[in-house]
Amino acid sequence: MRWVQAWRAVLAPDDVHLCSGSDSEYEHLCRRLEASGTFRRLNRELRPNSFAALSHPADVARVENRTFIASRSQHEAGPTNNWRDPTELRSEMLEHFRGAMRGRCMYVVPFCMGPIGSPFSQIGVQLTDSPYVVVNSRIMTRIGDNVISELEGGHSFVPCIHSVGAPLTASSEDVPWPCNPENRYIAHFPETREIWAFGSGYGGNALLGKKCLALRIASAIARDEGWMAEHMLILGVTSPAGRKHYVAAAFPSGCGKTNMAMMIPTLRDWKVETLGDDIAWLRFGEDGRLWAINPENGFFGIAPGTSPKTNYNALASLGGNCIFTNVALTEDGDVWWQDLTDSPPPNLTSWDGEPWTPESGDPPAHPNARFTAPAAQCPSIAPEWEDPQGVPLSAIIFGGRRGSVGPLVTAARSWAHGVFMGSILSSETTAAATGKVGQVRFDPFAIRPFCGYNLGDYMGHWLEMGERTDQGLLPRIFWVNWFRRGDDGRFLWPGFSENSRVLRWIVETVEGTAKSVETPLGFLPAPGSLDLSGLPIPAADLEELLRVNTSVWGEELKLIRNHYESFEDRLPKRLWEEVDRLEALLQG
Ligand code: TSX
Ligand code: MN
Repeated sequence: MRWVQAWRAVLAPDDVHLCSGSDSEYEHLCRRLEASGTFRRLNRELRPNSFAALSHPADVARVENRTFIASRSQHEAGPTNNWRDPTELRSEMLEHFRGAMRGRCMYVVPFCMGPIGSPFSQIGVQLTDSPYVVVNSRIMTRIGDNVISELEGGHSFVPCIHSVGAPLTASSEDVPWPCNPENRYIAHFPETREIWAFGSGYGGNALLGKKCLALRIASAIARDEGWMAEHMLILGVTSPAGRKHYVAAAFPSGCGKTNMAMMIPTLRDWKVETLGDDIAWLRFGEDGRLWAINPENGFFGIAPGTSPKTNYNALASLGGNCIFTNVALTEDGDVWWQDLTDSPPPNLTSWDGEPWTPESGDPPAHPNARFTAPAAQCPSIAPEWEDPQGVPLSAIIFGGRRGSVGPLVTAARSWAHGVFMGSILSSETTAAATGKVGQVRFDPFAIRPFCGYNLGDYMGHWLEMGERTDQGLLPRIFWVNWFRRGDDGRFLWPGFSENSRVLRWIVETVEGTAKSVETPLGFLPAPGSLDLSGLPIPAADLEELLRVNTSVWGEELKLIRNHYESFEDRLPKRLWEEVDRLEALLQG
């Protein structure tokens, strides 16, 4: 490809390798990563074909302040994105890219987001000097000769340029985790559908098919083509009568999307199956219903907190063929992280490579430590998860983490009311590292860090999508909150597997059999309509979970108006009407 040759001239790698996605190529790269000290092979009996990587301490997470949307005008990027002028950013980054791969191999990675052959899939080609990125992408996306043949047939692709920004000279020795933390850029050019990333080898900064392509660039393509790219899990729920419904759910990062996607219901004879844990692409089918595909091929999940109690199916997906990043290592060559077991095993090696003891202070696994696992290994994976047509949605759920605001579950009155619910999604901060704990951050549709254009326009796109079909064919929209606390600070709802009770009410609402009461916020479960059999929940807790607290909502309305004002004239008028309506209803 001429495009590859042009970049080769800029990046100046010593070698170029076109990736086939084969097993032997994967094994070869893993051995190379072992030799360079990036990978440690885990115990072959305990965790076959699996590896652990420890990153540079300054390259451990997505860098939002170095993530750019380079559209012609700043208004196109909107108030929630870091905007850069595309021409300026290109010339600035080109200076960094020039010679950036010297002493390294440039891998050419053709990948497909979505099932191979699906009319809804998108192809990307990533140039990268990180073999760690290649092997992770091999799990997270579909790499293969069939993608190359599609490209040879003239299929369009999203060009993704990535360098860790650490060229090798004849005298310099390589390090286990090359990166360039002083010069990081995660740049998106939504108008020309390009991604340029420099300086980081970690997660969403480097696996460009995921947040960069499947959300930021895809959201811009979706707006132009009339579909939706969403930060949502997809699950299937089957009732005892055997009726199967598909549900997509948007939660901000760190609210337990992966746990919900893989949950094992406590309600007897109800079944939950997994189709995706992070990203959903939604389109209307010929039948007028909204259909969803998961563009990913694996899970890139947060390890700490994942335990047999919180997510049995995730752990069962990690039996082999996995990559772990920034976890702790056990003395017998296995992995460990906070909460995996009740207490840490002896003689751990911490993610910084040092021996760890309970007196060390910091926990042994980095709080953002990750597992990379093939989706096909998940015991709850739905057999139809790779159906090229996707699955038709019955419901869309929005959820945030709010201690005092928002009932356990609410059904929207209409699509537009549901869009309002999505637009006011918010979460309270939990990690002390990211500002004050308990601070409210609005995260509309849970997509704030991942939208490639103006979020106000994005909300307008949601409203418009609802006009494209019969109202009766649209998925019903719900709003949930697993994180309500009592005055004593305790969680009022047990969450996790018990959320199946809420899923049941949602399914029964879709089917028209659930009893509900109308409130200013929408429809809440009528007394007795939530299946609480076998759940010893105090009546007072339940009442609080399903109460509309008018005084906290007075305060919340102020925050909502403030949040809306930040989008100026791009905030759809229809949504302002919903705020006025809510205020009037609350004053009732
Ligand atoms: O993922 C979560 N879900 C969804 C599960 C299907 N989490 C973890 C969030 C951080 C990733 C939750 N945390 C959930 C939840 O429903 N609920 C809570 C809050 C909570 C935490 C602990 C308990 C109860 C609620 N109970 C005990 O610790 C015994
Ligand atoms: Mn995510």
